[in-house]
Amino acid sequence: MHPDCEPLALGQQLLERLDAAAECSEPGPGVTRLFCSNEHRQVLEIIAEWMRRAGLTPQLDASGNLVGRCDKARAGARTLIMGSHQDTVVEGGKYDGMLGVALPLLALETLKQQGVELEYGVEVVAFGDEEGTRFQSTLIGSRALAGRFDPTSLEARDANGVSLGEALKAFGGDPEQIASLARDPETVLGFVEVHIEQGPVLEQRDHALGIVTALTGIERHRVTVGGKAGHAGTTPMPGRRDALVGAAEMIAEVDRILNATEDFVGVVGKLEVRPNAVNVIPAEVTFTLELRSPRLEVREQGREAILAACRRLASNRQLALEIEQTYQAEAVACADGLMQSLHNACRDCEEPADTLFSGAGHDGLAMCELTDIGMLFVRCTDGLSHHPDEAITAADAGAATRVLMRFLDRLSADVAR
Ligand code: HGY
Ligand code: MN
Ligand code: MN
Repeated sequence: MHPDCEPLALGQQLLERLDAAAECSEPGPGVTRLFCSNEHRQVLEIIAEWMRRAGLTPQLDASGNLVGRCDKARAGARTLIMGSHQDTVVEGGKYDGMLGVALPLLALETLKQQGVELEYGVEVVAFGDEEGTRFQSTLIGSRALAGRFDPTSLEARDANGVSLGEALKAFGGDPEQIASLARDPETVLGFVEVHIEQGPVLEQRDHALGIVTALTGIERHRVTVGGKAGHAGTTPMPGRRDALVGAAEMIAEVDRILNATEDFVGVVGKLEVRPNAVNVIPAEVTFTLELRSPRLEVREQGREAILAACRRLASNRQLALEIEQTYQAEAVACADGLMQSLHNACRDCEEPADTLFSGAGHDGLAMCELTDIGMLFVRCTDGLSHHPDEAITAADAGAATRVLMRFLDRLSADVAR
């Protein structure tokens, strides 16, 4: 084992790299790094250096992904794709996404230092937009590689009215060329992503690692409630058409239905009020509704119950109601073969790792359209994520790096056979 690749040393090196990447953030608590932002551009410089140290050639693709390819991959060999997203939520943590970019690159760099030549090509991708924070889009980069990019996403606009297409062009992407990014499934061995668990299961098990069985299905809606503005002091209470009171009743009903339904979670995460003035009855409220379930029928029935309740509550107060679905990704299963290979690598490294379901979405929701997907979860402190205090330990980061190195080694032996 290379002296520097003692797991703890590896883990510490990885955490230092993630600290550096976390500096590429808007001011404020935690990390805020949005798609096609200055912070995105800054962090690509750092990732490109990691890629070069791993023996890969970095290149920004037309959809805003930074793709690092080894010579074999560039020469058309069958290729394992690894990676995760560079973007974050608002005031997020250092590890959601970026761990899955930095870790495989450190693993490849360490194998290279050990003189290990893999029998297949490798690509590591820093996907540009998985969270959808800036444009309410999501999975832009992974959908491009999977040949499932939806050009209408280019029309999505951010809070300043900038379209995704305009932002991508200004960033150095090329909307016209995105379709050509689709990978040929014949040349892809699979997609493997390392990611923090973002939940409490691995801590409860006291395991550093876990092997993902499936990713949850997700849908998002934009709900607009229309009322009538008026003077807060002179308009009688009876008969007001207060859009915010109506929205509040709807949101409370969303919470009641979600809590009353097994395998059904969701959130109203964003809410905007117009005209948003201290002494004016709210004329219009727009809020986001996100629903998730591993079971399609639960999500569909739950959605219908929620939308019916919103219509009923709107009618009670003579409010207008508009509901637009903005995103949907069906639950997907990880490939048995990749799960078994990850399990074997954990066993070889004497790392206990059982299986678990992912309540979070990941780029695998898109990459599964291209190839088999596998995910290795890393324990995170208090199961906390999408929060500035998101944390992992150097020991766990090192264990995950070592297991991925073993996985890559074993795959090489399988391919060479
Ligand atoms: O929302 C999610 O599950 C992921 O963090 N994008
Ligand atoms: Mn996330
Ligand atoms: Mn993530």
